[in-house]
Amino acid sequence: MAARPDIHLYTTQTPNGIKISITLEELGLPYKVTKIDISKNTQKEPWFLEINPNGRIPALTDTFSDGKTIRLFESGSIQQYLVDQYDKDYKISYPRGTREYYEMNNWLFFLNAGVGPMQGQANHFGRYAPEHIEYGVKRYVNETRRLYGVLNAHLEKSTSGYLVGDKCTIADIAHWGWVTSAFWAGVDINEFPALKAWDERMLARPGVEKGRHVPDPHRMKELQNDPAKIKEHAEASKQWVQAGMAADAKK
Ligand SMILES: N[C@@H](CCC(=O)N[C@@H](CS)C(=O)NCC(=O)O)C(=O)O
Repeated sequence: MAARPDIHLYTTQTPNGIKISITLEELGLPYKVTKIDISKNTQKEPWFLEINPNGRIPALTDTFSDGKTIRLFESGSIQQYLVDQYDKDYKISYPRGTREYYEMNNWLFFLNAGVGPMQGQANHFGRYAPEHIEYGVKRYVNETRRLYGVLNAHLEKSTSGYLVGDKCTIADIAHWGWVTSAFWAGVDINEFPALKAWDERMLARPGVEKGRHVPDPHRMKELQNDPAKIKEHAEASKQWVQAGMAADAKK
């Protein structure tokens, strides 16, 4: 029987990518990393589509308990797999069937169906669209702000400072990469003091600090104070986002 864990993470430096490296670091698991250059559409190559048919990062392979390779995609599904399989002491999760387990899932889905897609679209219309469409920008920035308000109100009532129960879980980890990049979407984190304090609390965790720099250094905090770099980064991203969309439309 093949040894496990035998984790191989396919990722790049984005809010969805670092969810997984942070989860792996928090669990103290060994893993190999392959950097996927999304600006060159590596995520659309046939070998990668064998792992994630949706052609997006992050993706992960492991040897499953039956000795065969398992392929995982969708960051929420990957996080759930990792804690189900390897978080036997419930360091960053709760036992299945407990109240906290279901509450953790509430926030995990809130991120994957709410904050991630809405903030992603705010980024798209605010930074990558070929033209300025005021309605699109407003719609997604306002919706992201609304969701941050929900998080902020929830955290104001939290006695641990984390989203669920007495510890940091995969639900907090899933949110962090997005919330810490709020400015990129046009949202001012200073409007949300409890969420801002949570962002700093998360950043102080060694697992977050290590995992956020996979596969390249995480530069969102520095970028925030550098208008020239913001422009350069947005321009470069706009090029590949537009090229990727044009290629997808032809399929
Ligand atoms: N719902 C997916 C979203 C994944 C996703 O959108 N990944 C982006 C980077 S954050 C990507 O691979 N983009 C490349 C592309 O759009 O071709 C998840 O949570 O894993």
